[in-house]
Amino acid sequence: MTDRFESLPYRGLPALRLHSPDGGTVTVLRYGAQVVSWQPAPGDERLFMSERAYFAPGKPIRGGIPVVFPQFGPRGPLPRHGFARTLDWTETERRAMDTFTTATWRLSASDATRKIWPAEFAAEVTVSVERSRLDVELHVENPGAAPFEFTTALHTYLAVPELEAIRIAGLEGTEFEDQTRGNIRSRQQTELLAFEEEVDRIYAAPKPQLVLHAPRRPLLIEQSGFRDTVVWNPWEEKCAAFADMAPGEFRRMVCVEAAQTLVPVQLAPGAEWSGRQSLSLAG
Ligand code: TA6
Repeated sequence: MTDRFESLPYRGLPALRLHSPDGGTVTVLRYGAQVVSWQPAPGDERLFMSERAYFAPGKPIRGGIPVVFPQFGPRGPLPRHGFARTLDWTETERRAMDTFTTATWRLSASDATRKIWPAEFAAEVTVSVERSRLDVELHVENPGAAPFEFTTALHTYLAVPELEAIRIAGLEGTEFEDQTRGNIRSRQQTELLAFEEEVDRIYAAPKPQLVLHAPRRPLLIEQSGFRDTVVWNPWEEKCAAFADMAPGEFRRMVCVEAAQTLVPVQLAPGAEWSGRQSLSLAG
C-alpha cells in the first residue's frame, strides 16, 4: 500500500482510487468492479455519471464503465446486461508501476450465479491509469469441466460537453445492427457519426481505433479482444423515461462500448479470453 491507493466511500459504496505518478486518477467500486470516474487532472472528469444514478444493492449504476457479463442486453434468459454489474467483486492485486498504477478485481461462480447460470467461470477486471490514458481489461477463464458461452461489453459512458457538437470517426463502411429499428442491418455511410436522434447501434467488427471529436476534449478509443463496438445515446424521450437520468442529461454523454455481442465467446474447459478498452487523450 502506497499513497497511490486511496480507499474511500463513493456515493456510499466502498471504492478504491488509483493515483498515477503523473496526477491522473481512476475510481473503481467493489460493486460491479465498476469504474465511476477517470480524471487525467484534478476536476477534469472524462466519464459521465448520472446525477440520479442509483447506488443501491441489486441496481445497475448509470454511468462510468459498467461491466456487462455474461449476457449483453436482453439477448438471453439472464437479467438485462447480465449479473456482473450488480455483484460485489473482490480486489486481488494492486501495483504501483513507474509510469502507471493498476489494480485487479475478481468475480467467480458462486451459489448465487449458479442459480441463474450454471457456468463455472472466473472473471477479472484490471484497471490501469496514467494521466493521459485509462485501460480496462476483462479476462474470463473456464476452470470448470463443461464449455460455456457468453456475451459481454465494457459499457463506457463518456462525458461530452455538448452532444450535438461531437462526432465519432472511424466507423465509415462498417455494418451495424440498429437496435432502434428492430435490429435491421445497415452500413455506416458517413465518415463521421453525429447525433440528431436516438442512436443504439452494434457495429460488427469495426476498426479497433475510433476518435471521439469533442471540442477541446478529443479522445482516442481503442479496443482489442472485443469484436464489436456499441454506440448508444438514448436521446430526449428515452432519457426522460429513465428514473435514473435527469432530463437533458443525454446531452452530456455518449456510450462507446467495447463489446462482444453478435458472436458469443465460446470457452472450452481450461480456455481463457481477454478483451481491453483503452481511452487516451488525443490531440
Ligand atoms: O448498450 C446499449 C444498450 O444495450 C441500450 O439498448 C440501452 O438501453 C442501454 O444499453 C442501457 O441499458 P441499461 O440496462 O443499463 O438501462
